[in-house]
Amino acid sequence: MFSKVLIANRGEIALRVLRACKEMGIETVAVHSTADADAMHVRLADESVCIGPNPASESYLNIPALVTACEITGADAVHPGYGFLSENARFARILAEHKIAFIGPSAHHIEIMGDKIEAKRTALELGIPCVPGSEGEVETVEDAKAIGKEFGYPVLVKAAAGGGGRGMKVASSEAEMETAFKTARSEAKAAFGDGSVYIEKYLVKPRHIEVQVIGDGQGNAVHLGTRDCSLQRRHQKVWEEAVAPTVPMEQQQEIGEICASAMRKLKYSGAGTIEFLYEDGAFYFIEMNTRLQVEHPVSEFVTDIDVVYEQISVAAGNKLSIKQSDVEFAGHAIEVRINAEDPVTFTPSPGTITFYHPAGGVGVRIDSAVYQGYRIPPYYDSLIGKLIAHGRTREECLQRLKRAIDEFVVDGVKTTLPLFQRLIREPDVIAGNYDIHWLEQYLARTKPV
Ligand code: MV4
Repeated sequence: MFSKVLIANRGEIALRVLRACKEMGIETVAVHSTADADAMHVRLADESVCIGPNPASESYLNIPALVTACEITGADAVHPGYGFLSENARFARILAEHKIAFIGPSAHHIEIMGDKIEAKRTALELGIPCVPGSEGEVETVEDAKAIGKEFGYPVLVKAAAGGGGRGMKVASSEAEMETAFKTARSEAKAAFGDGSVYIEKYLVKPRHIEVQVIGDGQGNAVHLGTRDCSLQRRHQKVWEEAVAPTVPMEQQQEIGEICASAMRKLKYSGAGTIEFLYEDGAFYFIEMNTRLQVEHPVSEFVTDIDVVYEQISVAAGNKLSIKQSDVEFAGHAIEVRINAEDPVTFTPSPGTITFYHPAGGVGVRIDSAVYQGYRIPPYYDSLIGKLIAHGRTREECLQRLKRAIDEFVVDGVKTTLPLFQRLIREPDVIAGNYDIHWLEQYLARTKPV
């Protein structure tokens, strides 16, 4: 096992990783920017190193500073959290060259999944169902139109280097194809330095359902079931559930086993998320994330498996501590993201938390790194914390979530809590009756004048 882990992140996820390390008897090194000198992860870690000034590009993304911090402190592994360098294959390679373990998948697997065309080709080979569309890159407008004819409009032109919603253009008919194709290509080239695009049938009202997997790189892998993350605004998830509320139990098992089996064949190591669109009762692969995700706690709640523990353990060369038959699903969990944002306009609201009273009680988990008097800096994401509720049934989970939302107090900054006070009372949300467009349509429909 590792003796000292450097946590290359901040906020609630740095604390989440730190807690796992403490339970495993591993020493911790926090790194921080100037702005984060009094952050909770810095206070709770065994050691800390300031790695640069406020902008993430000069601190949390500063590879030479991170490698130096490892060498100064003698850390033998790095946990990247999510965001920042968590899906950076070059960082994983540089650490390997310095004999420092990267707590995540191999650089090779990060690279494959980072190229959405390569990811889809791999998924198909591994027997994962994909959205119908082009076989690989589409290079000319003529080929794009042929694909449109073959699969029928509407279609979506996607950037190979995209993901998370960047670099996509819908074509509703052949007349729109030339513009969609050329715009997608040039935007992809400008944004990512890679203009490669591919084309898929556009699914009009899907849900976003993903499968949590963990592998040990030795041919063992398990799935921890599904999560529905359809409630999102501008590709920022705001509410996530495990397991996906509308998928029949046999189909949950089936898609989970397809994913786990694929990860065994790949000899995938670490935590990963296989993302699908779910429409008319069928799953269609879109992308794979090769990192720990913000919403991992809902899967932990329903399986009672510590995803971060397993990540650290397999990175140290151990086999997974669980086999698929050990994974039992119990109850339902929902996470809401409490952001320091205006609950109507979603404008960031940095500043000092003057009063803080987190919720508690049975079936409630709070993952947060803030405290009363903490000043939320304006340089990073606006996540204050995650409120996660669990219940034996979805109804019990919703009841606990509702009373926890009502208990939670954050003063001094605007937060998204008032949004959740509205959402938890919405019939469609209570019924689990929503798709990826529901929240944006709801916000447009209910906008105060
Ligand atoms: C799609 C799609 C419809 N049809 N692909 C957006 C982010 C990226 N991960 C993939 N995305 C989509 N791909 C096909 N063939 C609709 C979306 C999409 C979306 C997906 C998941 C969650 C929120 C979304 C919001 C808008 C569009």
